Amino acid sequence: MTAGTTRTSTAGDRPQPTELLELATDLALRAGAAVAGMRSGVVSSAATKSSPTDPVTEADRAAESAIVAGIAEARPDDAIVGEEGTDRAGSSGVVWYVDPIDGTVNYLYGIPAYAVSIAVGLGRSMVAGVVLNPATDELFAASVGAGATRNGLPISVSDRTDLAAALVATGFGYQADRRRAQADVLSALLPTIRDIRRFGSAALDLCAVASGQVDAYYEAGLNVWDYAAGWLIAAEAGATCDDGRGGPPSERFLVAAGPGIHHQLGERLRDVDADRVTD
Ligand code: LIP
Repeated sequence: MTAGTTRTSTAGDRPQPTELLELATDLALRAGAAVAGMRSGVVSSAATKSSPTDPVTEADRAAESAIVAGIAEARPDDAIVGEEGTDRAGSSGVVWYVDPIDGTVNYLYGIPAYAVSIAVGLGRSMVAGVVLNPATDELFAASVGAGATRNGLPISVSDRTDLAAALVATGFGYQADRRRAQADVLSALLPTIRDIRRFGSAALDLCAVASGQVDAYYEAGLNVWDYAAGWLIAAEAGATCDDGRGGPPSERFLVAAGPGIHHQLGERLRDVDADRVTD
């Protein structure tokens, strides 16, 4: 689905979420096509960031630059935060959260589970979000109050009510100590659920909850750009999303699940201090 160019509101008037979604979708489609086309040329030159296993490629940087340029052209008064270093102030109250390639390790390995994730918030209150997997041409999207879609068709969370039968997605950080603590949480949880899935992209994990491909997702230590769009998409698809203790999802911890098992999973994760791994 390619959105056309649209008149976007200026800083003076409050933008319509659907307008913001249309711009985000257009930028995600353009960036997605670019990163998919660049892959063969960049994987050998990946650099690393927070640890030797935390990669960044020229495609990450080029995609973020292109998305930022597109936002700045259409909405010059908006703020922008991006994984590869963008931190642009704004005066409109609108903030864009950009992860040019979420699931960079998958991108490097040619595993078809990486995404361009773009979210738009009034501050930290998300109003529009898009997650595009260029490898599978899956475009997940939502604007506040309008539900969530995959390639234009409505999606909704699973109606699972028994945690013992739940398929749960999660992910792990890049630091060894945190991974050790996350493995301890996993070993306590795994015997009590159907199974775990580790796709390698928080944005796609949240979209998997939104479309019922998994029953729940949790992770500690994400960045806001990892989850901002997927969180809105999951919430608009009927998921309960919080920080595991009833607050808003955060970098510290995030739990997203259908309403039938969210409380059970949250309780189980609190029992094993799953949100303490970032302490
Ligand atoms: C990834 C997250 C994923 C997490 C990975 C990594 P990146 O983001 O989306 O959920 O488990 O460790 O942080 O680094 O590919 O943008």
